Amino acid sequence: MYHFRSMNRIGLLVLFNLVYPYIIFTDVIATEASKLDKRFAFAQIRDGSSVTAEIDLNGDWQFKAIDEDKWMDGIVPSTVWTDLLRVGRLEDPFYRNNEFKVQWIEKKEWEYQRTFQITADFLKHDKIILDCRGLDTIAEIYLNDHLVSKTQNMFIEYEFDVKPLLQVGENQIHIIFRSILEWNKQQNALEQKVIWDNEKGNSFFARREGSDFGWDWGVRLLTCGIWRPIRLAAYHIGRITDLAVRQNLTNPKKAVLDVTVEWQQFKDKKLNVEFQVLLKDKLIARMKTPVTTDQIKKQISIDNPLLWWPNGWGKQPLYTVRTALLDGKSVVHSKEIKIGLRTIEISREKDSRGETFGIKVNRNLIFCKGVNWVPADALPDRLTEDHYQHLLRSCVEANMNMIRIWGGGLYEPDIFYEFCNEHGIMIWHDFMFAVGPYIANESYLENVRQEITSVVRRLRHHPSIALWCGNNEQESNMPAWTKDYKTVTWEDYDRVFHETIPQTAALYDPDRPYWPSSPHHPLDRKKEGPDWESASGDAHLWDVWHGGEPFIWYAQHPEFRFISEYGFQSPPVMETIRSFTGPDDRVLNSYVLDHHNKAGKKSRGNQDIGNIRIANYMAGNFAIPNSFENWIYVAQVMHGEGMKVGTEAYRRSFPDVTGALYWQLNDNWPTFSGSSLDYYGRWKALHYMACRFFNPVLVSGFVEGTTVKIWGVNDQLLQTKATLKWILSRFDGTEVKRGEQPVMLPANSSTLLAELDFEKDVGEKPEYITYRKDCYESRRQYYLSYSLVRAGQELSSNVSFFTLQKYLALEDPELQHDIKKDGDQLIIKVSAQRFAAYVELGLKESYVRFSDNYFHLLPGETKTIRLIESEVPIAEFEKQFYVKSLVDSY
Ligand code: BMA
Repeated sequence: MYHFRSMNRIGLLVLFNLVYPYIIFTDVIATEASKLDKRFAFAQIRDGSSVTAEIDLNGDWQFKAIDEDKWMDGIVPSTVWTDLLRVGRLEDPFYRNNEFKVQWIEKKEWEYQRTFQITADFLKHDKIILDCRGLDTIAEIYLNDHLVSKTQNMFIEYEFDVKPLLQVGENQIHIIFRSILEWNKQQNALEQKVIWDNEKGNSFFARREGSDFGWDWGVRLLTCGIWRPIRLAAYHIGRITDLAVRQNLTNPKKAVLDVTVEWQQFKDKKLNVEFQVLLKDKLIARMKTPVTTDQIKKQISIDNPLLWWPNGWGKQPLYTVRTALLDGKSVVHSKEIKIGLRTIEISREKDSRGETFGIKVNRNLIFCKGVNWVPADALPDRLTEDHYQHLLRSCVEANMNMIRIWGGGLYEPDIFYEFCNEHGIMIWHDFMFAVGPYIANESYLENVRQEITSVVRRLRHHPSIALWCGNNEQESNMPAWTKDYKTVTWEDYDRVFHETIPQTAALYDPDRPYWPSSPHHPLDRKKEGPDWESASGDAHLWDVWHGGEPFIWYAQHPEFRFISEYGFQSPPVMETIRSFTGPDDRVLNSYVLDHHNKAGKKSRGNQDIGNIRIANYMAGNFAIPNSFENWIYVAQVMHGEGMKVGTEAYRRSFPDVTGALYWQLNDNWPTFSGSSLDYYGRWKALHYMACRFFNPVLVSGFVEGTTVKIWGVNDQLLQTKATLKWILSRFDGTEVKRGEQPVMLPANSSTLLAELDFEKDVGEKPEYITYRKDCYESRRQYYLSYSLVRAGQELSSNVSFFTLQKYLALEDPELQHDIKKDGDQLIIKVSAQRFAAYVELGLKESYVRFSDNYFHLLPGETKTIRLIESEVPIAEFEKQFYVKSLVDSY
């Protein structure tokens, strides 16, 4: 297992290639080492602003615990955890149950220091800013022993004017990080209204990542440190401090941009501002104007504007808006941003049940399909660009068009938003509030105002951000909190989430919709009416999993408007399990495996902890697997199947249901959770299934007794003509009957295409039926396969069973496979004599990704699968390769 021993930069490169094995790294070590930290996503500054000169303070620092004497080598940006791992003071907190052994760190206070040289030339600049992009969290900054400032917010990008504190020659910067646990206690003690305890030691006051305190899928690593870049930025004569662009797209032939530039002047000079708009590198518009006031507004129009569309609806053209402060011909300072022209609005229309909730893009109601995102590493400073791109690209490949950045995590690095801009992934962006109840105390509100200002000014130009959302689940907890604690009031809640945050956001981003909470039920937020949850707004549906309801519950409850959370759990990929366990740990509900499942409290004999809940559901749906590896396989298949049942039910219900975002995409450590991509970004069965149940054209059936209703869902903005084909078959390979009919799928719609009654074919013998209605003697022999085909090309296919998977009379499908090289591709042809359920292709001892997996194979069908990623050389691949299906698991 990985042990972080005293690593120099190269050592670190090897480290992250251990962490993120996909990157073929042999030839990159030499060249990349110098650009190492630039690849760390949070270590980048990509705000489009120039500087006249800078002193990069990233890199080598000294750090130590306040109560220790010996300084150690740190590499900033970092967290104290990554530095302690690097110097070998820590075992890997993810391995087995090491999490417990590293909790001492959060109880200490830490300090960082370094020296740096300043030249006389540098000191001549008019303005010198200490630019701190991220200080986690309660920090005191000293420059040459002068206190520059005390900060208490991990998310704010701080700027301090420090020229007067600098000197030619050696200078020293020293930053102390106080204990957030002590700070929380002090704040709570100061605020009379706080009459509750937070067992995690967290508090609403703490403006930092909430999930670090531990979550029902997350490890507890309470970080602190200089987690984002730090530098001295120098400016001369003047500086553009803000660039904002508002769009008016009412006239589809001519887009009008209202561009506002704010700037500071450090020298009395006649200056101009030049505005340019470019599409790719082509200049679209240009104008220059003298600067008179500190805010310059200009209108720029774009003829025949190209609109930005979500994934699946069109392209994502990005325009560059470039501004430069000019002193005669020379550029004093410049700032540019990329924008996309589109309208996004929240649509709410009254109806008989209350009011609808939906997202309209460029005036079209869209079905939002995607996931909830959590921080991708409990130590975010280790996250690389590559890893972000891998996780986000996996969303595009799964036909998603929306990601919800969940309110207990982080505002993500610029690369995240840029990727979503470039690939049409809309972002439901929570502000980072998930740890209530909240009290509207003035100093707290001021901290929040500064945070929202900093975050919104940094992110508002990204076309992918569809809406701002006030918090995660704070409104839905209020009815209970106001009952339990008399000091908790809706007044306070509203001052934070219906006044301070939306008003501050609107100051800097007036055109982007704001939704106060997820979930938010505008018609009945106090949950007084019977339909409080479905009458209006978005919903978090946890009746399945937390509520113990069977998967069919989703299909029986299509009354909700927009499902922003629904989920289940499964283990990570086997290779990932091997990374944090010893061989003896790889047995169901072992101490280590249970440790890596944070759902439910592990009090003595508690039957409701995550792994037991998975086992319960498995016993309810699938035959008990015959090996540990098969338990992992079936658990993942069950997770995928559960989300399939829910998602397809919601897509069939479009436009009554306008969104389905499953919980969760990713993990912040190797764990059992609702993720479809595990901590290493390895695809679980759910992610393969998501590619199919989020397919733009979907054929989806719902079984009631012996009747199958088949819908055609078409997310595209173009109607689609196709042929619906269906075959009723027995698992012993015999075909019972088939049918086909031409169908029309109107644009952006869900249509009931057929209602097939197979009572005569699969119905139970009347003499078998008892009051229990659980006789499946006949139905367990049959399945219905169906597809939508156009011009010989299959648009979507699906299979419906008439009973639970555990009762299916599956037979040995006699799977065959043939591995061939095709150019630099490796192709695997898989076929079966009889029906094969949830076919898994894999390698015995390592991870591999294919173009498809966990699919059903029909008798005589051959699927051609491409190898996408492998962590082993080809020779080893063929040796380890296997293909199996559900019948092999028991
Ligand atoms: C919802 C989310 C998360 C949680 C998830 C799974 O509450 O908002 O807080 O992790 O359910 O339980």
